[in-house]
Amino acid sequence: MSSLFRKLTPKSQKGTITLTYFKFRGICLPIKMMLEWLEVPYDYQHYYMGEGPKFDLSDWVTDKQTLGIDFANLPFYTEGGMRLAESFAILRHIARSSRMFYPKTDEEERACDVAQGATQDFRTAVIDVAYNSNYREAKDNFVANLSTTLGNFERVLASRQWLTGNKMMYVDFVFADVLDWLELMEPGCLDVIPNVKLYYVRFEGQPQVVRYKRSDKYYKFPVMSRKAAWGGEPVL
Ligand SMILES: N[C@@H](CCC(=O)N[C@@H](CS)C(=O)NCC(=O)O)C(=O)O
Repeated sequence: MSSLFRKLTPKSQKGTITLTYFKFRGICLPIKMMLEWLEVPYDYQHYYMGEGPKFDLSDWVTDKQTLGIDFANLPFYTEGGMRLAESFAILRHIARSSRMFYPKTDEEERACDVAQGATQDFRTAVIDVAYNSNYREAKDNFVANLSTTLGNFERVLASRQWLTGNKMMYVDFVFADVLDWLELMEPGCLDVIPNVKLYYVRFEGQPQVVRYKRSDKYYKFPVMSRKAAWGGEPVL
């Protein structure tokens, strides 16, 4: 654990950090994974999404106006009096505070910026598939084109362990989790892109990842909200 986090979260102040989202993995799991990796104590809170066809979100919609968070969204993160929205901003804050998984040089920073943009595009594309009303066809097309869609990732991972080099960065937590969604959607689909597959296996094999995934805090499903065509079940 970094010295900053040690200072912020001694046992007596457990609960100083809260992470708020829903009761599904969504875009929040990489944040949980990083906190778990760093052994930073945090409280997890969630909003409730009602059943379809309404998918009522009124608790969140009401709170959103009054939380006093710039660009309020889910997930959001609090640390003492500090409140932060945006999943990448939260990850970057944790990475920066812990002095792990964060760029140290201009060159590393540029590499992270680029990898973050590419990862965001990829994450959005996979979410679009999961929410597509014609899910099966969308998923089959996506999987059929995977080696093209992930061509840039396959090329950079030919010569490095992680997205930006041989050091794991915050962006790896997101990319690896989206790969995990895909492996759940269509087991074995990463086999056509061996460098990406090796990367995924490498991430999943990290002792900190194994520890979290074996813990009772982790669940494989639901990956998406109950509104999704794929990954919304079982509803917790
Ligand atoms: N760019 C935002 C996207 C956040 C987002 O779309 N959150 C969804 C759940 S995955 C949500 O329901 N947000 C609540 C809202 O839009 O009010 C991030 O990366 O955090």
